[in-house]
Amino acid sequence: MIGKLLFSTLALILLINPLVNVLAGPSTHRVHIIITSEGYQDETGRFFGPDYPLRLPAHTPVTLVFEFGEDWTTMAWGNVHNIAVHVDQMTHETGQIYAWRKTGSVSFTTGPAGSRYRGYCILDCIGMINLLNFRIHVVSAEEQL
Ligand SMILES: [Cu+2]
Repeated sequence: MIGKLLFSTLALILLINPLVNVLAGPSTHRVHIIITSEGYQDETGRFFGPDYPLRLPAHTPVTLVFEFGEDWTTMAWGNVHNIAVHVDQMTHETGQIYAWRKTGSVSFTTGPAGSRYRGYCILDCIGMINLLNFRIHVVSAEEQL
């Protein structure tokens, strides 16, 4: 009796679990970006730029986590950044990112492949010019590979 109950409970969980995952939708695509007065860098230290935009998968919930990366031995260590990401008609802000609040993030769902978004610091900081054009390109699943 107990065995049968245990078995049917297990079977029910196995049956419901994929359904719950489907209902929860696609999982969030997280990207970690380092910001300094020199620009935006990926986790390997490579700078994003015209030849190296951030590529995001189409129709996917994404969270971009921006991390304060200023070297404390430089003037720029005193920087306060606030990154805005313009997505379609919406602007998402990270809030202030500085030495005592190291990270801030924005979350949104990407549009179709071919969409172009832009990130920029909205505060007057050292290195402003390097932080005005963070390019984001939305690509199809095949292009993402
Ligand atoms: Cu800034």
